[in-house]
Amino acid sequence: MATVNDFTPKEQPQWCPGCGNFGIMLALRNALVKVGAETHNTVVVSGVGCSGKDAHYVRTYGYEGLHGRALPLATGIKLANSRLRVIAMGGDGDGYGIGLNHFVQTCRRNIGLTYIVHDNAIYGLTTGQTSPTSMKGMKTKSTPHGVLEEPIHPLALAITSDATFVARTYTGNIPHMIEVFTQALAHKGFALVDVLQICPSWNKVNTPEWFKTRIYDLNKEGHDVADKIKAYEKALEDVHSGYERVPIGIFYKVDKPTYEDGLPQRKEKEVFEHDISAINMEKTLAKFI
Ligand SMILES: Cc1ncc(C[n+]2csc(CCOP(=O)(O)OP(=O)(O)O)c2C)c(N)n1
Ligand SMILES: [Mg+2]
Repeated sequence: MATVNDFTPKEQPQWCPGCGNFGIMLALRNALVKVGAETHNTVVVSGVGCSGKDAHYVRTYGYEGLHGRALPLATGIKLANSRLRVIAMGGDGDGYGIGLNHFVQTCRRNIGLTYIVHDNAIYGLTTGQTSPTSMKGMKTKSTPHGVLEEPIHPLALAITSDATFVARTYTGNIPHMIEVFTQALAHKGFALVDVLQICPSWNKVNTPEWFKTRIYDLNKEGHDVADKIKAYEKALEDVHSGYERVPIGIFYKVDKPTYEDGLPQRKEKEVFEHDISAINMEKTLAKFI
């Protein structure tokens, strides 16, 4: 059985001191151990951003893709070989901005992936521009007079897009992160975990002090995770919309068949196991050129 050390590479992460990404990484490695994951059949796929470095900092197979493209890459890997445990990682800009279409499509397909979004409400890597979850009025490098638009509600969007596991956690609470990641990894189907992440360098509004008085665990207040409408209501109590109280925990969970289980191409065997030696690749490619 793999240990936390097995999932820890010798490279030291290159994030700013105090960055929430350190906690996410620690929690992910612990959660992987808790679900009995193994390094040789786990793949971490990331987009681009500070969060995009994750693929390098978990000792599994990894792929750092293009900005906003973690989910289609992860989907391709899962459909080719569904025996792999596939985890997609990315930032709020990556997943809810440039990659938003992929997010909605992946939710409704219910592909067996775990998607961990590092939601620091800012573009971190590019040094502090507004993101889709930045609070209205927030002054950033790209909005010196304040953000004009309403923020995205990622959990509400996931619920209306028929995601089968929707959760939120916070980098200031490592045990909670481990618990939520563990449940997400154990879910058969698409699992979204939005992580409220501290960015000490570029987000000076959503600080640990700011979160401290607002966060509460909705699973300790009798929330029914099977109640979709209630989950939607809770998902609108959004941190970035300025609510006084901000719920974290499992919002919604339902068991449904996955996309890959319905794929006729893999009824008998995994796609990667098919014998393609008889296929004339030149002829096939010529059809597309
Ligand atoms: C197609 C494309 N557009 C823009 C960029 C520049 N870029 C790199 S990271 C980034 C934003 C990252 O923000 P987020 O996804 O929130 O990640 P964070 O750095 O905050 O973890 C942008 C716009 C890029 N690499 N590729
Ligand atoms: Mg970000």
